[in-house]
Amino acid sequence: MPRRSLLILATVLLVIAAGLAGYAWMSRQVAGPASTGTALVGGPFTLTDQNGRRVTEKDFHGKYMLVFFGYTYCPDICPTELQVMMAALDQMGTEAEKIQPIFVSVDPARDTPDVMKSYVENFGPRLVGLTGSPEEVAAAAKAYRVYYARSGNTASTEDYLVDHSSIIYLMGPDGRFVKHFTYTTDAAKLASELKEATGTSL
Ligand SMILES: [Cu+2]
Repeated sequence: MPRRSLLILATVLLVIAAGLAGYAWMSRQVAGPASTGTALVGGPFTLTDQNGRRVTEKDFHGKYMLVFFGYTYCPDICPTELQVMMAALDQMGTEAEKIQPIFVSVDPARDTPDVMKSYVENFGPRLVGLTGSPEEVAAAAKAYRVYYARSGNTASTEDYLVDHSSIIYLMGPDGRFVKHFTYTTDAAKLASELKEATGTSL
């Protein structure tokens, strides 16, 4: 095999290995300790919504929260995932009223409340967008075991990417973790699993 192909092969294998290691790490973080499995995800947060209102997790108590972390400049994963979330809720009809979809920014430098507002509107009137100071966002991400880091053109303050976990969390009306959904869940499956998890009959 030519040296160049070997190099490419080695790089590909390394990327796959890194991906698997990351996934294993995430799964462990999300699953938490063996059988209880739910206690470690979620918790208090203080953030600002797309209308500039300060909110905490208590503002959502009494409703299920469907939470996804990402950023508005995300080229692929976030728009796809938010579309899946909103399509699943649409499919649930009135049964979705007990679920509040929430998009939390991991890019507070660019995602101001105004930017969040025009972004979440693309996904219908129901989606709430939360952002905050870098510290507030870091605290929320830490509570939800969300990984994020700038990547690509990190020297630029305007034009960069943010790597981030792509897991959807369902939190109960008491604010406690119920279950999570992976990136590959499609809208129909998400809708049926949400119905099951929120106790509505199919
Ligand atoms: Cu994204």
